[in-house]
Amino acid sequence: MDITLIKPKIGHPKGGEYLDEGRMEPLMLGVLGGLTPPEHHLTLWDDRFEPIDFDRPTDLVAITVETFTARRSYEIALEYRNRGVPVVMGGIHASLLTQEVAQHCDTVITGDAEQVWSILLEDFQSGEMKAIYKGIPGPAQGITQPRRDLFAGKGYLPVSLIQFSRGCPNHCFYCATSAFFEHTHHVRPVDRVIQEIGDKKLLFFVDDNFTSNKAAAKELLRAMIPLKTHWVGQMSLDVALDDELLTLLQKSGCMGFVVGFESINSDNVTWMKKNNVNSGVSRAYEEQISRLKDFGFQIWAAFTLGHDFDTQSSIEDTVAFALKHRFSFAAFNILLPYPGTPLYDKLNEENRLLFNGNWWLHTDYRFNHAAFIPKHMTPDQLTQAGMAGRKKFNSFPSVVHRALDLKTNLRSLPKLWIYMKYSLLFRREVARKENMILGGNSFEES
Ligand code: B12
Ligand code: SF4
Repeated sequence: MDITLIKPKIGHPKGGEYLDEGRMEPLMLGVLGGLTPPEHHLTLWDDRFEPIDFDRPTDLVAITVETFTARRSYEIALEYRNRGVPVVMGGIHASLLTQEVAQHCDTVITGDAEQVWSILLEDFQSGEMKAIYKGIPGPAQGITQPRRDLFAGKGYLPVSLIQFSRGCPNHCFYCATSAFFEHTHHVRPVDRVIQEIGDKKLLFFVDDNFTSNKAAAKELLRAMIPLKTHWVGQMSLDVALDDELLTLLQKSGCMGFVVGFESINSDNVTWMKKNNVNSGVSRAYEEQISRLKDFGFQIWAAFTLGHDFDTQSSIEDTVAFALKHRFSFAAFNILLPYPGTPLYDKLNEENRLLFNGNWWLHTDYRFNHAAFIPKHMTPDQLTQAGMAGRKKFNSFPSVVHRALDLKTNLRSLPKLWIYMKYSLLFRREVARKENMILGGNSFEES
């Protein structure tokens, strides 16, 4: 049987195409490939940079759907279904908004694919494919090794995506992952992860929160030390409170990680139910940041803008804070109400959702624009404040200012090289994504 796997793009600039230069391997499709019995033939189309050949004969199409790619996913599904090819959808949006997704495909898989993908394939071959398969969010990957050969020759960034754990026990109320995994957290056996790392030299652990289970993380880090690999990941700020963990991270080759600061205002942090992990906010995070820098970690600081205690000037303060700390990278994303999250439900109850409550399908919605009415500014003011922040942080004077951080970016030549390469890439990519229209441009409104 011939199976086509698809990673859809988010959208496109008005009247043009956006080809993602900073694209990373779609690990979920590699995992799906690894779960597929070897007698089947697989083809991967990454819509973010290559045209899909809809006319190539195939028996079954599998699309991974995130909320911001839902519109494009439905367009792709329609093309195939018009040609009589059945379509399966899975991924976070398929789990959080199953009824909507089900209207655009033949079968939806909710939760993880591990327990249900091979059953679906057997049912399909015997002509008995069901409308819904429910996978539970469980141990990441088990024994499956991703089919990384599917990524070969596609021009992905030279970093291998890998996962040690999935989910997160915390309750940050805007977080789609937390809703997807129902606040559970699962780790893979250490030997499986070490086997998968093999001789890879640069890794990105995609775990939502790599250090959620600190004892398990330490076990993996000890086992990674002899591999002499370099890696980046994502962790919550409470990692800074554990010196043994910081030492092991450094020894295992960790160069830096994404930290979800989200806000520098303690009222916001409490409002979003993140005060357990971001407990340092009341002292402006100073001690934790300084501790992370002592170890040389290059921090990618993630902020979300538009929380209930945010104002236009507090957003300017947030950008100033990121510049003051010379973070290697930073994201200033507008707070987005993802369906299935407590934030979405709250804003819905308060009648504060824009775009009929489904921004991800709305033709007027633009990427990284406000999709709700903030408390202390207009939606447009929030959108503009986000854009101004991204522009300032990614400006050339800022790139130079941040390069001069002796504890991180100037600590060694490899760190400086990583910093320069990726800050220039992100600078370009962030600017190109501004105002992007969701979906493909053949569907653009005139
Ligand atoms: C790694 C990652 C990234 C990487 C990109 C990686 C890549 N390949 O391009 C980076 C850092 C660049 C990134 C960027 C963004 N990301 Co991101 N990212 C993730 C993260 C942390 C892990 C995804 C992953 O690889 N997981 C490992 C795989 C194996 O697991 P999985 O995707 O869940 O797949 C399993 C199941 O879902 C299912 N499944 C998935 N697809 C399919 C398809 C079929 C057919 C089937 C049967 C099953 C199936 O089976 C798989 C195996 O069990 C997730 C959080 C998360 N846990 O999902 C956020 C996440 C997906 N990202 C998110 C967001 C918002 C973004 C951005 C829009 C942020 C921004 N504002 O710029 C950008 C947009 C990226 C883009 N497309 O341009 C949100 C999406 C929310 C939503 N409701 O859609 C998430 C959930 C984070 C969050 N906490 O909210 N991201
Ligand atoms: S700590 Fe991160 S992954 Fe965990 S619930 Fe909060 S935002 Fe989501």
